[in-house]
Amino acid sequence: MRVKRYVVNALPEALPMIRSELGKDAVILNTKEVRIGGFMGMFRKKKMEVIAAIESGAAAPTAAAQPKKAAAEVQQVVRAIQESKRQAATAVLEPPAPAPVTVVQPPPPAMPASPPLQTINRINDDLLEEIRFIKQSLKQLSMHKPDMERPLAIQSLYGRLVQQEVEPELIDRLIDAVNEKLADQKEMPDGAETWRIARELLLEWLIPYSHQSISESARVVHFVGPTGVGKTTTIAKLAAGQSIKFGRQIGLITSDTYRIAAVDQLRTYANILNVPMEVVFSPMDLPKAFKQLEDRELIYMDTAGRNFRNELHVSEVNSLLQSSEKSETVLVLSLTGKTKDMMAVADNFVKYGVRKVLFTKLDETSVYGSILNLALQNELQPVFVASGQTVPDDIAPFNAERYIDALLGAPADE
Ligand SMILES: Nc1nc2c(ncn2[C@@H]2O[C@H](COP(=O)(O)OP(=O)(O)O)[C@@H](O)[C@H]2O)c(=O)[nH]1
Ligand SMILES: [Mg+2]
Repeated sequence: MRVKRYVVNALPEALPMIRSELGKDAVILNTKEVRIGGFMGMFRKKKMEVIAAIESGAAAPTAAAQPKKAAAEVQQVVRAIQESKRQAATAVLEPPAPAPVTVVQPPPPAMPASPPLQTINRINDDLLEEIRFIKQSLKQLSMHKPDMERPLAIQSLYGRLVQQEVEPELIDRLIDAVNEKLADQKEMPDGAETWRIARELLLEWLIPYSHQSISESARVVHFVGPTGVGKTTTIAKLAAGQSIKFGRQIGLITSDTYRIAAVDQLRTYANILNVPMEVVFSPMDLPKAFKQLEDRELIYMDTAGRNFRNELHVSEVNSLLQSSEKSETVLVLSLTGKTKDMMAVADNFVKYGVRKVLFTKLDETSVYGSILNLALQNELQPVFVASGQTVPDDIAPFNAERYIDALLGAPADE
């Protein structure tokens, strides 16, 4: 047996190659979507891998005789088309109205009334051969690859994940895993079953990243992240929750002195909640601030948003966060951001040991892939999800089940 692999954009593109290289008795053993090229896992192109084979010593001409009935039918159709073409050509040669005598008629196109019989036969043969090959390939595909019988639910799942901006690598991993599970089943699974399996798999994958919270033992919690993602608002929500609901003694520190309004914004919340607030202009001010807040059980520290794709800014913030206190840093990211930007920012913070992430503005998007991407690709644990501007209500602990339900949406109808 001779086996050959073709990488093409789509299956029809492979058929003529297979036919010319392996002959008309070639069979397609498998088709698979693959990704090739790219740079560091990005910009990879989606292609189709087609594995075709030919039995050694297969006699090329015998197979052509097989679909005789179909061939006869096709031949009939071809003849009918040619007959109608011939009639059309005759009509051109015989215009309905006589042309004015003064106008010199151009000679009619040099079209023979009927093409030579040899040419017709050759076209017919080629056409028949093509149709035979396509029919055979389709039949083999459905025999050799049972997946082809249930591509709809998988295709819909794939589409949903792409629309949710899940990273291509994760989509491939999930689709492969779902296909593997589906292969064990006797009955043809529908959309609901496919979705159920995908949900189960994703929840399993998320186990190390779910049920996480801000460390109970941390006395100081730093909130870092790009400008405008909602750090200050989030701190107000959490501080309100902790002091009102749990009666904890909260203190606030802000190092966001780049914008005057930023200090005022946190001060306003501090006044409403009746909690003390300190402003620090440099790491040197920190010991004094901590001294002022020494009676506080829990201190939330607000930082300025910077271009955190720039590592220098990350290390700058990091130096501010060095303290002898038991502390934890939470990266705040808005779900309205681009997943690639978020991952770049996250990468820089992960380098400095940041493990927790808090997502805001859930209410402003219906695309949720970033949470999965940041958990599975950047190994960040989501702790809270904020979903509005209302302090203190619009925030809740991350819930993996609810999240996966939102990500997958309703199962596709078959
Ligand atoms: N829709 C929505 N807006 C939010 C959310 N969190 C914060 N915001 C708004 O985003 C804007 C920037 O918030 P701010 O806390 O100042 O961001 P910071 O620069 O990271 O401190 C403000 O208008 C907030 O009200 C959220 O979860 N949903
Ligand atoms: Mg702020």
